[in-house]
Order: sequence, then structure tokens, then C-alpha cells
Amino acid sequence: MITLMPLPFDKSALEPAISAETFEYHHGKHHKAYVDKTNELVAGTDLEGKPLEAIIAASRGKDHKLFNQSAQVWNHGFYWSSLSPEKTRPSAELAAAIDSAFGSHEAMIEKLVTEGVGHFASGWAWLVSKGGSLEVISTHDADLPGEDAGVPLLVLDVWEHAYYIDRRNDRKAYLTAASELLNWDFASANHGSGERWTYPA
Ligand code: MN3
Repeated sequence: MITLMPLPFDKSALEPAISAETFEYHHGKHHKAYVDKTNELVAGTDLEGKPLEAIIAASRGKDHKLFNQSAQVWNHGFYWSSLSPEKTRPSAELAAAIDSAFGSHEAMIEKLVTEGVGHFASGWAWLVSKGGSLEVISTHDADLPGEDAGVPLLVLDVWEHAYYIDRRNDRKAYLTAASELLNWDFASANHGSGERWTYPA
């Protein structure tokens, strides 16, 4: 069984940037629905009981319905982990990589927000570590960076359900506020390990 990963903070911990009501829907309804649907789709198949990453890998490019649901489970777990009410800073190694790739921390944040604002329709804006450097990329709908796209360090959800309650159609206001809540301890751990985060079993 794939489980609904608990939020790593209280649902009101990121107010006013992201409201408790947004998390009630986004985690309690949207994320939960992706979990329930994934379990429903793998029930009775040889993917039942397999780790989420195995389900995503097996369905990518083959079973769109299962890929979309299972990838969304992973993406949301990664997104909750990418946010923090604490003031965090990149590790020295990650800070150096950010300066080298983007010029400054502020320029990297601007690139991430711009990528999210410019992304057409639903998707995700990612900071990834690829081939010894860092990149900002976006993916459509439920898609997540494949093995050839590097190791994800952080993500921001740019689906409307991430911000419509708080910001209506103002995606930029949401992304700007969320960019100040990024969990740099999480990003630094992903950067340091060089391994892809795994969804909690
Ligand atoms: Mn979402």
C-alpha cells in the first residue's frame, strides 16, 4: 500500500504565504486522491506492494493513467519536503554550486519563479543537479525529471490547486511567497547525497 505522507509541518505553519485551507485541500483531498487512485490501479497486479518509485518507473511511457497518479503522489511528497517554516540556508557546497550556475542565490530564485510563472498550464518547477551543475527546469502535468534530467533538489507546484484559494489567478504572487519558504536543508541533503529522494513507505 502506498500511504499518504503526512505534511512535515502543521498545516497553518506557512501562513500567510500558504494557508491552512490550501493544505486541507491540497494535501487532504488532492494528494490523498492520487494515493487512493494509485492503490486502486495496482490492486491485483504485480505492482501491488511495490515501492512508489518502481510503480512510476514501470508505468512511465506505458500506462499513462497509472503514471499520472503515481507520479503525482511522489511529486507532492517531494513538494511538501521542499517547503519549511524554518529559515534554512543552502550548505556551503550547494551555495557554491548555486553561485557557479546562476551567479547568485537571488538570481537562482528569480529563475525558478520565472520558470514557474512562464510554464504553460499545470506542472512543476524544479531545481535539479545535473552533471556537476545545477539547472532550473519545468515539467508538464504529472511528469517529473527522468533519470537523464538529473537529481531533483527542490520543487514548486504550479498547478492552480496549489494557489487558487489564496491567490486566485496570481501564480507569481504564490511562487514569490513560496520561494521564501524553500527548505534548503532538504535541497542540501539531496545535493550532498547525489541520490534521488524516495517517497516514505
Ligand atoms: Mn498539487
